[in-house]
Amino acid sequence: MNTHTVATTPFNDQKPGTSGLRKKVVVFQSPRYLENFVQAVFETIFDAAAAPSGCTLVLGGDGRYYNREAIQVILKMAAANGFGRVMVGKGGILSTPAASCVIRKYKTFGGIVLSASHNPGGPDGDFGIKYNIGNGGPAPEKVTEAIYTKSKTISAYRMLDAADVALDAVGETSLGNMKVQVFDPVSDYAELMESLFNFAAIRNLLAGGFLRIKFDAMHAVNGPYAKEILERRLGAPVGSVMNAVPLEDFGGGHPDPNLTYAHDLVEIMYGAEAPDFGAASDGDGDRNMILGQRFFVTPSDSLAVIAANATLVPGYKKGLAGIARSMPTSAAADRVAQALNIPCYETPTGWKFFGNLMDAGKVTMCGEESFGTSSDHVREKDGLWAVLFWLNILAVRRQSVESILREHWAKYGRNFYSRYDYDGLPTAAAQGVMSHLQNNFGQLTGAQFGKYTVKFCDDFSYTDPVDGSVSSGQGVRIIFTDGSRIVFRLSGTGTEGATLRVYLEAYEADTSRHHLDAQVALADLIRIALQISELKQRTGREQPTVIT
Ligand code: VG1
Ligand code: CO
Repeated sequence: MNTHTVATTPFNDQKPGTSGLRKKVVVFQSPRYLENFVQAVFETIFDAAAAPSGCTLVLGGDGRYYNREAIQVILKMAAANGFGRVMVGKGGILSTPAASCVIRKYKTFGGIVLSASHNPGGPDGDFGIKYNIGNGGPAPEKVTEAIYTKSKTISAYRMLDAADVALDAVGETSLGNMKVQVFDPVSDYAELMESLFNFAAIRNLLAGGFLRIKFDAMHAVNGPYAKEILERRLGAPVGSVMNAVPLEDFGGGHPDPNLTYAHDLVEIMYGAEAPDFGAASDGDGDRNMILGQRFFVTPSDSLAVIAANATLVPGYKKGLAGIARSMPTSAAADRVAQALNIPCYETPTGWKFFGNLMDAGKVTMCGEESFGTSSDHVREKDGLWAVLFWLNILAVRRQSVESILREHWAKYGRNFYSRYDYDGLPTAAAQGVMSHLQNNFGQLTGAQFGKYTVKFCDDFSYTDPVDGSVSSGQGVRIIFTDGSRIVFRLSGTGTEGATLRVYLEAYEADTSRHHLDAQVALADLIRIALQISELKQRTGREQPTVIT
């Protein structure tokens, strides 16, 4: 078999966002686009990261449209670039947390995950590619920057001239001098989950019919994982997992587990015959939504409850070293950390900022308001892990989800929370809102809006406590004297125009107000946010696209 070196020119638009490179499928399909980026990744791995030739790479994706084609390209390029072995999930399937698990378990040099996460798929949808390092986590900024720099100077890529590799049966084949190992994408992950949670107790609950559950895989990657773990290993009745077959276009849906897009599940959980517990995960299986009977758990609260109940779960019975949350995530977890007398770190948005803290043993658990929760068992967020954590808590406490939340709020106070997303804005208008805020927040300190007084405003900057690297411009924060907050930031995962996110949080200690709807409790803050940002005038939008 021959290796071809193909002359090419850079595209200059391959800057990774919050979580890898995401573009429309048609962009990835354009000649040389995928090849150029993959070559930039491989040269970074072998040059900048000094990978030994012959090392192993993990490869797989969420099964979306173009997954199989991209895997064939990457395999032939890996063979031509000096890898000794590539481990590929059967059928090209591998959830993001399972990729992290496998990289760690087999100590591979790194991995490539093909996914655009919660973004829609199909020929008109999105595609994405992300490189994970040897700790199993997303490459940190210094690596993604090195890849981006390479991508701008690339002049050739290397590819083996070979037939496509069969991906649908477990086994080992050769591609030139490289081995291709097709493995079962579920079993290592399922085994890891069994090592952390009390499967016997959860099995009693589910198989015994004491707790009725519904899990919505949203036609995305977690279907096979949830079927195996929830139905086969834990005995939930067949049909407890819905939309379980991964489809290339996610059934035309938006595989984002929130109250808007997980409507099939929401209808069931808010209906007359609602089960006791509901959950959903996203395209690549790293996000989760937790529901009780006619009851929604905000992701920020979910992190706090999980942390507060951690010692009920075998894998965490020794307690937590610390907690980390992204800056826009509510401070509910901070209150738990304070009560437990452990540190709580505040990082920029994106899972790549948690890796160093976990590697250094500073934190055990991490979470983001965007339906992401996980721990140091992997280096990614993990949707099914969060679901199993809740099931383990329910198996021990034998209470409803709602009563667990109400007790939690009574003990720690309630952090009312909501996020408003304005999608598909003209980039100039969205940037206009941000620069208006950046230019004016200096004058806001001390300003009074009804019962709220501004304590301080800034553009969030983070210094990594482990390696000292600085990430600035991570979102404008307006913090009030009572701890309430408004945060504005631009999304780094969209592929159409710009998405502006407005995050709102108000702390309420008074138990008699805990039953309020978040939108009611936050009404004043929402008005203030719109007023300060001039959002309506500058974007022409009366309403957000999605409220979570
Ligand atoms: C969003 C979320 C962020 C999350 C990221 C990746 O980023 O806000 O919290 O880490 O998606 O999630 P942004 O830049 O659009 O706000 V996923 O499930 O892609 O892996
Ligand atoms: Co995701």
